[in-house]
Amino acid sequence: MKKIKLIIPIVAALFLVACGGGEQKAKKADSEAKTSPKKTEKVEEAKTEAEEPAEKELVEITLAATGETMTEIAFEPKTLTIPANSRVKLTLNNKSSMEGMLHNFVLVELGSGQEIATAGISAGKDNAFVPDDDRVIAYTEVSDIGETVVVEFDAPAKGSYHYICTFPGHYPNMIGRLNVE
Ligand SMILES: [Cu+2]
Repeated sequence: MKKIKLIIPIVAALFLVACGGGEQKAKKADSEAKTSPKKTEKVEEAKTEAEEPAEKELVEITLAATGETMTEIAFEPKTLTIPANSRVKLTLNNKSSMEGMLHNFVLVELGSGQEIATAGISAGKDNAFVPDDDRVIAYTEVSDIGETVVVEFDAPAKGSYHYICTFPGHYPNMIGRLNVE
């Protein structure tokens, strides 16, 4: 009697495993079919990366945020150029001295500044005024007057990007262009 009791749960468990496994396999095959073109792309990308030197060139950039009034505020410089495939260490120096004049650096897809800045206000202080958006490439924390904040990121693909300050009201005065060449 004891044996029979034991066998039933085992059989049930085997049955569940068999069914569950089958279902999972089917799902996996389905998702593989859907993503297969992307997979091929990824493999090619990995190959190209392997051919490049492992150590990326580290490019150190210091960017200043200046101005004491909402019309004066600006980034200095307004254009940055970095080499492709580099690693960037960007230091943002908040040179404003007016209390409450906080700044950040948010690197975004070219032309998306207005939407990112607007969404940043909704994202709020707890999120450093940076929205959860695929067009955001890199960003610093918010810096208070006299403070510096640092961010490190891999240079995005060759092309042009915008960097903005998403502290409420600072866009569009605080905008610059980053070129990857
Ligand atoms: Cu700002």
